[in-house]
Amino acid sequence: MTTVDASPATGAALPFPPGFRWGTATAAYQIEGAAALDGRTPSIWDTFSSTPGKVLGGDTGDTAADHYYRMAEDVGLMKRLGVSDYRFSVAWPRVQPTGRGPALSRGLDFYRRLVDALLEAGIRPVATLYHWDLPQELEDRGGWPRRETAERFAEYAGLVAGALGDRVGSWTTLNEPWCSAFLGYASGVHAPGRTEPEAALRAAHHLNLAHGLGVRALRAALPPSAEVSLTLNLHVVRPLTDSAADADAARRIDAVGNRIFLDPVFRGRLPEDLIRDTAALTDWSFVRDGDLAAACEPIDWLGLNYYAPTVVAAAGSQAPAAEPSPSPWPGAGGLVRFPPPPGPRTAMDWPVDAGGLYELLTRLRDELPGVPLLVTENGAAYEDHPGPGGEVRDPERIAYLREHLAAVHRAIRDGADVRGYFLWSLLDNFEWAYGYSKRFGIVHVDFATQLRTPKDSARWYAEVIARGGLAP
Ligand code: IFM
Repeated sequence: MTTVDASPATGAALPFPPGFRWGTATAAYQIEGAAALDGRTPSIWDTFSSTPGKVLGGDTGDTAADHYYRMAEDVGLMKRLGVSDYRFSVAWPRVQPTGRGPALSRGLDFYRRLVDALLEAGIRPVATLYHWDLPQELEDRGGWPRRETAERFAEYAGLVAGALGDRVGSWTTLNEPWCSAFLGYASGVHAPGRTEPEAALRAAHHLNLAHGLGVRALRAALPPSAEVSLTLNLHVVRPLTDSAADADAARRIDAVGNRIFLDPVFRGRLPEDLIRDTAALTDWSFVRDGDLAAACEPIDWLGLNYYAPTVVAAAGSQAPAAEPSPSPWPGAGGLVRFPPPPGPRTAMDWPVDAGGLYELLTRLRDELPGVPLLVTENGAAYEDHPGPGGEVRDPERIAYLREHLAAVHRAIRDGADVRGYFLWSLLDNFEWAYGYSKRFGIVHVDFATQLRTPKDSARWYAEVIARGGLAP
């Protein structure tokens, strides 16, 4: 068990282990802008966001937080925060505009400059290869439900690693494949906006395959010291009551929300109950011999993105339904309800429940012994407004972060091998279907002027990092 007792050396009441990685996280489409520059072609999110009615307010990522031009300023902000790590994503359509063929040097140049600036600032780059911006051309050929997309991803992974592998030692294949598969192809609230449950299951499988093939391509291109990982948004599923029916609802959501990725990636198999639950939709014959072994390439750590737990009940019970329609849960839609839990909520209407993060980390401690964990995203959106002097007071975010970091600390104390924490997000940004209406940043962005203003939470996080833990 890791010792994380009070530390007189740092003055932290809840000190984190030495070498703990303190970071911030962002994603390309959410901050970069410059959507049509230097050879970048449209991704599925460019197409989706420019389709009327898909994104709140008709917002797009065309300019976003203008990070493509303000990268040096943003690295400077992180240097002042004192972060040890920065998790960013590479835009596939910037590097390989058609999703096939050679890399575009002009596109790679931006990431070369970014990585150089990070290293110069003493910040370790953590590169994610896919954070939802599939080149539109690959979607036009079938997207993630098509096997070829997984093969194309591995080729792209190899190209980026070949270009940046001398400077980037920490790599993640995919961010939150559950969202790519089920929000993109089942509920359709994310790009490409398709509502085809069977295609969503195919997409999930091909994302697992893409991950495994991507790991192989990365290992082939990178020095042995490089770390390769995957980031999942696993669902902390809580049955509403202890009835057998609600327990079965939780099992279904755990299967199609969590084990659909965990089992192939860490055990080389598909959950049997998932196959049963989805039998009316597919016979899974798109899974070819060798696919599950390919998905199960060993990785160096698992990244976890946590925001809130998911409360579920059997559809027959009395709980109020809050399920989006069409359902993002193939095999569970209509059978499971999602009653809103009581208690405080963020601007996303997500419950604030740090206990869920502790549950998640200790579940994985038990289920995946020997696999180091990193919290690759955690944070909250609130209604932030600059005060008269320009200052942005965000006490609710600070409270949220403090509670969640305390939960991470507790999980480490109880034996979870958590190596780092990446706050989502460095900057206010394009929050997908919500456009710019939701602010997750610890740095406020005025999207009219692109002025950056660190919020109180940024100063608070800098103190936590400097202290190596939470204050008394
Ligand atoms: O903004 C997103 C991010 O892109 C992926 N994880 C969840 C965040 C908040 O919704």
